[in-house]
Amino acid sequence: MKKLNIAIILIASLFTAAAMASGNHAGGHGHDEATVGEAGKAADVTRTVEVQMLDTMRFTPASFAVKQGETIKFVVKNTGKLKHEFVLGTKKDLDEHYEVMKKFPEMEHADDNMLSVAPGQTGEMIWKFSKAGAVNVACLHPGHYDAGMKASIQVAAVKKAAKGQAAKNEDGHAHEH
Ligand SMILES: [Cu+2]
Repeated sequence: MKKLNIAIILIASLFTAAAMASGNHAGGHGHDEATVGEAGKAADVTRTVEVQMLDTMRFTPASFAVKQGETIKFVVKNTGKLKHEFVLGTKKDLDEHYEVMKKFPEMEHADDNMLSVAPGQTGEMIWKFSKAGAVNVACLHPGHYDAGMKASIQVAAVKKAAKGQAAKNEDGHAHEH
C-alpha cells in the first residue's frame, strides 16, 4: 500500500515536471499564468478597478494594490487614438511576449490575461489574484512597452485565507514546539 502511494507520487511529479518543461518551451508565447493568478468569474468580483490607457504610453493608475484571493474587474478605457492593450504577467512573460510582438506586429493574439482595446473603447477583464507578490501590466504593441507603457500590481498576502492550506503548512513545517 505504501509502495503504491510512492509510485503514484512519483508519476504525478513526473507529469508536473513534463508540464513545466513544455510550458517553458512554448516558443516564447507561453504564459506562466499560475504565478500571476487566473481568469476570474463575474460572480466572484469583489471590486472594480478603472484603468485608462493613454497615447502618452501610460496607464493610469500605473500602480495599484490588491489582496491575495481578490477577484478584480478591470474596466480598461483607451482614451487615445492608438490601439492599446492591457496584458497581465510576470516581467519575464511580458518581456518574452514583447519580443514575439516586435517580430510579428500584426499577430492577433487573445488570452484570458490580455485585453486589446480599440481607440475610444472600453474593455473589461476579470482576474483572480490567487498568489501574493508582484504582477506586471504592459501594453505590448511595438514601441509602447519600450516607451514605458507598463504598470504594476502589488498583491498582498492574506494570512487568514484558505484555512485548510494554512493548517497543512504548519504541520508540514513543524515549527511548533
Ligand atoms: Cu499601447
